[in-house]
Amino acid sequence: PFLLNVIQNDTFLHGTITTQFIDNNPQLFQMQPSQNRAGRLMYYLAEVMVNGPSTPLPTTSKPPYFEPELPPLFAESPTNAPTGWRNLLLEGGPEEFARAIREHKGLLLTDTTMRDAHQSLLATRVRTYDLERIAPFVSHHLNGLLSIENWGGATFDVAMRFLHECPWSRLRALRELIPNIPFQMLLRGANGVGYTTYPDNVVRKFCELAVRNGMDIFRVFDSMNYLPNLQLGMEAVGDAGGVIEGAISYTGDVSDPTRVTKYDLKYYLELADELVKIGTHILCIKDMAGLLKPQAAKILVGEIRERHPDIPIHVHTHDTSGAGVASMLAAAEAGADIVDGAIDSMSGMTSQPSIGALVTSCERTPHDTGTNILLCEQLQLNYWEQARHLYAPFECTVTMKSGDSSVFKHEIPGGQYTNLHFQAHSMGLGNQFFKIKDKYIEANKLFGDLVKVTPSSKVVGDMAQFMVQNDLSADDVLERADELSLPQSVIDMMKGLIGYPPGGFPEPLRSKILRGESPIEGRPGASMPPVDFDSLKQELEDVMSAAMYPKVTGDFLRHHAQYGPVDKLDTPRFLIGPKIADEFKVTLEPGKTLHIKPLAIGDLKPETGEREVFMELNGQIRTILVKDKE
Ligand code: 3PY
Ligand code: ZN
Repeated sequence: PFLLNVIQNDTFLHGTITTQFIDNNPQLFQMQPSQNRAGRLMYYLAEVMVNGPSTPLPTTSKPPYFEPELPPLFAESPTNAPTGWRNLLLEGGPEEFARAIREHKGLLLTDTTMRDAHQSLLATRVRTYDLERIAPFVSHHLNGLLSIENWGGATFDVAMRFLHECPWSRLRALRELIPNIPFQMLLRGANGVGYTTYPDNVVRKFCELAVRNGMDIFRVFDSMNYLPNLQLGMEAVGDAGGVIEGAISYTGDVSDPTRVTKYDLKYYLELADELVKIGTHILCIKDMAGLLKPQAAKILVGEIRERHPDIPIHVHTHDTSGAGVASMLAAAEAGADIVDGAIDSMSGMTSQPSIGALVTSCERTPHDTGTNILLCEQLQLNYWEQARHLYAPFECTVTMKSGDSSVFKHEIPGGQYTNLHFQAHSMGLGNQFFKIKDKYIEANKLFGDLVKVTPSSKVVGDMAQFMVQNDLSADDVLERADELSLPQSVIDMMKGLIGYPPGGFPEPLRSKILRGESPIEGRPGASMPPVDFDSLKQELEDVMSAAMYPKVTGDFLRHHAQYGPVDKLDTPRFLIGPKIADEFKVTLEPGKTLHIKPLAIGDLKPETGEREVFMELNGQIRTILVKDKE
């Protein structure tokens, strides 16, 4: 409640916190007594039963009421997982870790199932509940993985905004269950895990807290490959004690010598040199749209390998065109140490290529990954196949049926492709998705050809939708940029709020859009006043969340105060509520389990507009009054 008060305070929302902030605001300590957890959860369930889902379900598909079956644990000791790459990292530190990766024979793998795969296929909706269930299996049987990507990117925002759960608790819970495999997160450089630039000390404190809660490897990128932003993020990671994985966001096609572009081989090699110079432990090629064709992977990885023989190279791609496995194999051939894949049942299309396909393709070659991984990935395949059904309302395959090799033209990143595809359908533009793709290409050209990844990709997407909706050509925009009411994200980008692309923004478009306003010079975070956290140490995690997402964090904390730990509910009951007469359990913590059985929903009381919901809680009948919002 204390933090809830903080977040509702206008000074906090709109200004900088100072040490006098608390002294001047005694009302922050006026806390309301909160109901117990069971009571609040009952209220949540009753509310969903009467008024429908509390998190919007974008399609009419419903999750089935079942719990995905877990693969057996073959472990001798269910508490002691075998050692993995994290043991080596904790003993030797990031430099030793990087050395060991280079010395390792065979291809290493990062499993993205817990982050990018569901961000790309299921609108980032996979809940901690379902991640925690499979975590012991992963820890015991997938200890050969170099890392598990399970945090950052869009997961932070979505956890609070749609799942009503705390992203920090997710990280801690998984860390406890998987102590032996390094965790990896995606950090948007100076944009943290948000969509805009934050003050430097927010990014720094964020990394510190992430390391303290168990994060190991930070993939740091910038949506324009803007070096000052990248450097800020990388330094924040290094100072926090994390493994720095500086990323080159890849666009264009280095295998096409006829293509005249600023993103040629020379551009990438110089960027790689810079990232190595500023101290990256691992160098990542981040192919967020799946544009790195096999031949391009061979050229780019091969050249970097030659220039930087000691640096581990990690390659990330999306399988949008279907060429993902081929490209990762070509990358391995050319000297990449680690590639990203997802469990088969969560792979393909806009997600990562399938780990099963990668592993089997490497068998009996110098890149052999070790058979243990294949067997164990296959064992958990079934779990994820079933778990995916729980997220049926968010399933991208409701609208998206295949891959798309036109990605090499439109260059839309994996996660955004799914979003835009879905939005086109819900706007009734389903069979006109091609229009959005065409306008995306035009918008990108208008902006001078950007590296498109969050948040710059969002700006191009906003512009494309704006052009479709208003039936505008690129020429129309160029001509009328000073009078059109363009999306705010476009104006902010032109002001320099998320950094600068190579060569800057095109003129006269930029000046027309800015209409006399002067842009920010240099790295935007450098001119932002720091946030003072000192006075708020106790609840620092929530303050961090609030620093990046003030409204979302406020809503989340309010939801938590009212409805309790809804993250403890299984996914179908969380999404669509329980069925009448169907008893189920909720484990609040080990040893504390609630037995709940919904009995009936009463008639509408015309005087008050309320309904009584009758439920059994541990054998006792409870009546909950809920306002019917119909
Ligand atoms: C993110 O920023 O969330 C991404 O996945 C970018 O590729
Ligand atoms: Zn990705």
